[in-house]
Amino acid sequence: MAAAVLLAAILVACVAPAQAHAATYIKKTEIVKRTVKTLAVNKTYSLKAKAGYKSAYKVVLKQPGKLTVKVSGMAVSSDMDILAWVPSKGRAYHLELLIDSVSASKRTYHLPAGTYWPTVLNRAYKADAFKVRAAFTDYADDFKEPMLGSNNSLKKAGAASMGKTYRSMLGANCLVSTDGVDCYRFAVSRDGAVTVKTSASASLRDNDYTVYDSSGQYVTSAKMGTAAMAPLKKGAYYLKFATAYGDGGGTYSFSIGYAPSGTAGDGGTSAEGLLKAVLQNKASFQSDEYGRNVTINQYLQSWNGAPGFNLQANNFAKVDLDGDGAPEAVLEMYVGNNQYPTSYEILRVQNGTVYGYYFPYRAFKSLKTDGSFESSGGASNWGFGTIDFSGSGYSTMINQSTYCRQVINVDGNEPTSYCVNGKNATEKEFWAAVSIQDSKPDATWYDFNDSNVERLFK
Ligand SMILES: [Ca+2]
Ligand SMILES: [Ca+2]
Repeated sequence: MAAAVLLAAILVACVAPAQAHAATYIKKTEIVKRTVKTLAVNKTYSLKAKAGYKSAYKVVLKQPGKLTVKVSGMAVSSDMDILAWVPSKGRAYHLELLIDSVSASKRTYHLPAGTYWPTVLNRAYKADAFKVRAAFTDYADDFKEPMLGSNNSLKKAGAASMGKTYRSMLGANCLVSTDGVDCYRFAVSRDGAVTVKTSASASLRDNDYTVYDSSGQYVTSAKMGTAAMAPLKKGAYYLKFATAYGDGGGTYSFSIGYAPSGTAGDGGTSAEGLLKAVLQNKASFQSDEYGRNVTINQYLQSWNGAPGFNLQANNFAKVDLDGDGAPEAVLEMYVGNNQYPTSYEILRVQNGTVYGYYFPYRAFKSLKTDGSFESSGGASNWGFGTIDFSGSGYSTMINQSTYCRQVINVDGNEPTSYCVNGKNATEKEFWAAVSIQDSKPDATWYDFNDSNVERLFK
């Protein structure tokens, strides 16, 4: 008997407050019984909570918006939970975002219009005085949703028209997932590049949005707050914005539109516009290192998956690397005050999407205006050539046509072979080709800043 009581006590002690409320709800009669007072928003109250879990305060939100509940003076170890009334279920559920008197004195939730009960779990064993304020900002959401949402799955996607800007809100993503996901469907009436432009409150910018085709297959994705572009065939598509579990939500806007004609291809000034947007950190690009869309700033902040690496893009060049008439952008990267660049990031537009390719310094030296460059694997193992974007990974993308190769034989000899423009050559012919290469004009490198990018990319 004593052992059973002890075990029960240990179990209770091991359950964190957030989990203790998981999957719990209160019937209407019970929550009404506990309700001490109705609180107006944007007003501070001095209240006294009964011992235990008995004091609930009703807050009614007439609009969707941002609710910040702030408490002070609560006894240590007490906490406040918010209950949300779900009319369709006839119950009030615990939102799994707690304010506890030790680690957080306030919480911000984005919530649909509805009835909420900030409820105190007073662990002081006696009535306890505290202050509470429910600050609220409403939001003109074009897709107002009830509790539990109305567009939280592709199946229930809301209809969005091309060329219109919509304001919307992602609600707190918690136990009762009020509105953690928003899905929209849109129709593309002709083949071509389609842009998605988004803006988002800071609280949402770690989250992605994703475009799916009509069968739910992934098309592209990007961070909320950035733009994306994808070549789409005529048909129906979905756009999905989603937060991570535990996220308090936020507000955002989006528009879907056809890119100006010409952007779908790989040439012309509009491809430059796409590169410009990426270079100015206004749009993301598909990075070969990350295997997903990142912005330049995200790329620099956690280069190669190493946060805090402090990679800097000091210079950039605009050069047609593959001779197809459309320019590529090349960023020169440094770490700290190192004398030599660490690497290069090549940005290229294909079918309306900007792709980024990583090249280490030794693989991409002495870039010329015609797009040729030097790459080396050692002192006697180097040459020059151009880029062929049909390969993958920098080593297969380098089309090295003029080079020397030193091979160490078993007998210790070190013969060197030479090749010029893809054909075997003598040492003399090789050095003649090197001197021609050296005499070509160097690509111009510019300081990497917004005004230089603005000036050079139309
Ligand atoms: Ca929403
Ligand atoms: Ca939703």
